[in-house]
Amino acid sequence: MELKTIASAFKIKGDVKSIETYGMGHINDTYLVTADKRYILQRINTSLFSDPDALIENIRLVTEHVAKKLTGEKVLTLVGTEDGGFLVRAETGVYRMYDFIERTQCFQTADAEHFARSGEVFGRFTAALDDFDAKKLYDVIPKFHDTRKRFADFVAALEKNASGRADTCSKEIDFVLNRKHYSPVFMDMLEKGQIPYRVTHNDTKLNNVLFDLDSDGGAVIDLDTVMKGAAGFDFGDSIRFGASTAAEDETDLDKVHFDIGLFSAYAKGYLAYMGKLLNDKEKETLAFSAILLTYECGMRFLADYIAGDTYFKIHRPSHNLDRARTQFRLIEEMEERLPEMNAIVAAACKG
Ligand code: ADP
Ligand code: GN1
Ligand code: MG
Repeated sequence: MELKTIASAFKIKGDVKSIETYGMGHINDTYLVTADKRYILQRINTSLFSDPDALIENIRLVTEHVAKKLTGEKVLTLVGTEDGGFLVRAETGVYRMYDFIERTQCFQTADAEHFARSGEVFGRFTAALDDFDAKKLYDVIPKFHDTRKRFADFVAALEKNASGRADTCSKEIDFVLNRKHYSPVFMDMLEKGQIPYRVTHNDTKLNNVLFDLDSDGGAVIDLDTVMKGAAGFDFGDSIRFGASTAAEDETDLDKVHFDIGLFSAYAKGYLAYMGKLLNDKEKETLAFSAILLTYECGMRFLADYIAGDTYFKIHRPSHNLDRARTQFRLIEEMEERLPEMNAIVAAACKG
């Protein structure tokens, strides 16, 4: 089936005029479809998301709930198929479609003002889901942010050394191994009931928010990994990506710094909505979540490099190693500044 035929199997307005590849995601194949309106068509990466029906059900439940709570805001909206579902299965893969959210901007890096706004957008999104039972959601990728499992997967990739590259990155490997004690922190708190399972997005990169050009708000997109999890998973992942002075794949590490001003901006935005909902333990460990999530993502990039680049999309042979290195640079700086980060969170919770 051609892409045009696939797009036409969804309930779109008018005939398809053009289809072009779109966006900067690492996971799905994204296309912009232009008919009488614009749409986003995505080929779901079914090697990661083995149960597209469960995935789309999670997205349907969450988008419908959020649309009811955040009235008047731009929200992600699925487009149904002509035969009453939300997926089109073709020989090239499984596809879904969203309305293109018009008059928005997507950033790969942000200044403090936009980063604070992304904190507000994710805070508002999570708060809107506070009355949604997280247990209703499928674990589409089980143990997605179980850093203990990510660490075990890292060690397995290292032992296998499928690419033969392990010898070339021993410094980075030691960086991960020396911080093994970080791995259980959040899962332990969840399992002991010290912090609650919430509906979490689990992939809160800055480029998963579309900033509304017509208001102070924005839309949360990329809901593939929406599942139950810890608030820190989302807070930490936002900081990992957005509180850096450089891109995730910057090769010049002199340009990569953890920016505490950006951290503070995001924390204030997020806590304006979530401060009253988080329990004391969640607040106390929120700043540390930035270290943990950066550590987890760095080890995933490094594991993928050692495994021979089978997971994340790459555009050059060293891409995953470059990404891992930026994460480790950020961790070193966050470790030094953790007391200040904790103080910022505590102050934002009060104010
Ligand atoms: P991936 O999982 O590969 O990251 P995303 O769902 O994040 O895929 O989509 C990739 C990019 O496509 C986004 O960063 C954004 O620029 C754009 N995009 C996705 N959904 C929409 C939408 N509904 N409206 C406008 N742009 C979108
Ligand atoms: C992937 O889909 P995308 O590009 O927003 C990944 C995240 C990583 C991120 C690193 C499903 O996110 O977990 O943090 O790359 N998504 C999945 O940039 O694995
Ligand atoms: Mg994305």
